[in-house]
Amino acid sequence: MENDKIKHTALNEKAGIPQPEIFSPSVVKNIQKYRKVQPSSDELVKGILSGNITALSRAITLVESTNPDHLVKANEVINACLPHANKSVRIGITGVPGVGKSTFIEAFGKHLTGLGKKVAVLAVDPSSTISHGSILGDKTRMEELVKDKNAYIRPSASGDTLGGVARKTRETITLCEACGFDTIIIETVGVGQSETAVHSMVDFFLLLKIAGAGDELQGIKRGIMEMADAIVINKADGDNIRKAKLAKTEFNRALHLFPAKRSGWIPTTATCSAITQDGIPDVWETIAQFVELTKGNDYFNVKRSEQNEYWMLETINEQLKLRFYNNPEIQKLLDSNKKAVQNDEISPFAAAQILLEKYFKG
Ligand SMILES: Nc1nc2c(ncn2[C@@H]2O[C@H](COP(=O)(O)OP(=O)(O)OP(=O)(O)O)[C@@H](O)[C@H]2O)c(=O)[nH]1
Ligand SMILES: [Mg+2]
Repeated sequence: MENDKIKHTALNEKAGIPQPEIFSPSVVKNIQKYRKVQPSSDELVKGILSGNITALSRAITLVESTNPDHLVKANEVINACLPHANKSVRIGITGVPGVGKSTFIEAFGKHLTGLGKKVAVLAVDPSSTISHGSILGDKTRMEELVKDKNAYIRPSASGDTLGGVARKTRETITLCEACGFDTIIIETVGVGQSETAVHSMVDFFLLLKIAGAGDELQGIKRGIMEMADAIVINKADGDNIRKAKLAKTEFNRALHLFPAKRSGWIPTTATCSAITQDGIPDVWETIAQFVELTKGNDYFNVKRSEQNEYWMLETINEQLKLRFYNNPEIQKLLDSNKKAVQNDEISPFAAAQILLEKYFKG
């Protein structure tokens, strides 16, 4: 009787039609495979070595994590990937904001996948602590590359220190290479110290410039020019072509003032347009020549070994510093010693000695 009443009121619900499966069973199986609890390091390694992007992304997330358990797992994955990495060309690209890095990487990356290469684009952007980095927003500038199945774009890791961000990118390179990416592009904004960090993880360092920015001869960060294996003047299109060619000549002259490089490579200058794509294939030709030369004279391998050593020492430095300054005892003692140093009660060296001894001897 009660039930009968409900049947005829607005509260009544019909059973409705059965809901279709959203995914086909094979897709669901695949998703479950990678979404289930947490894949083991072995599963991740297997996935990475078979070219699975989901496994790659997950492993990179582990590398970027600050959770100590994740760190252990990340190290297992990286170590297992190491023997399968290395077969690549690593290219660093820097240039001031607005020079056209993202647009260039889109055009250059497409050119490379067109040649049958597998391209990973990574970034070192220490300003990305909050926003996850400009390269993510940049995906709009890399529309074609994002869609390309032979390209993988990963925004910059975030972190408190440039050293930390850079280390994570360095490890991500290993994972990408093990996953079959043979051309690694690392973008960094040409402000601050990040170029030096990127320079220490790439084979070829490309400085992107534009003509008429007023820094052809002055105001240029000489250190960065000295690191460059090529200077490419972008936006050489329309009315800008003549100016770009002029800038190229000036940069060429400036480059010749630097001492010869250990690589035996003489840095080149070129013009290109990321929009019309003029000059883009030549940039790759230049890099290919560099690789041929430096593999021939063994500089390529020597430099990579030196870079590995550099990253080991960098990581030790970074970790020692972090642990020292995060130690609660040291933090207390640091405060009182700072005051004592300011009041000339103790010499800075003696104060430092006290702190270091406290840390290492307890
Ligand atoms: N005419 C012309 N414009 C270009 C070229 N390359 C890039 N641009 C334009 O320059 C502006 C900046 O380009 P981006 O690729 O965002 O520059 P970016 O160096 O990545 O800049 P940040 O991400 O801010 O460091 C955009 O409006 C592009 O359309 C080019 O070759 N020719
Ligand atoms: Mg950009």
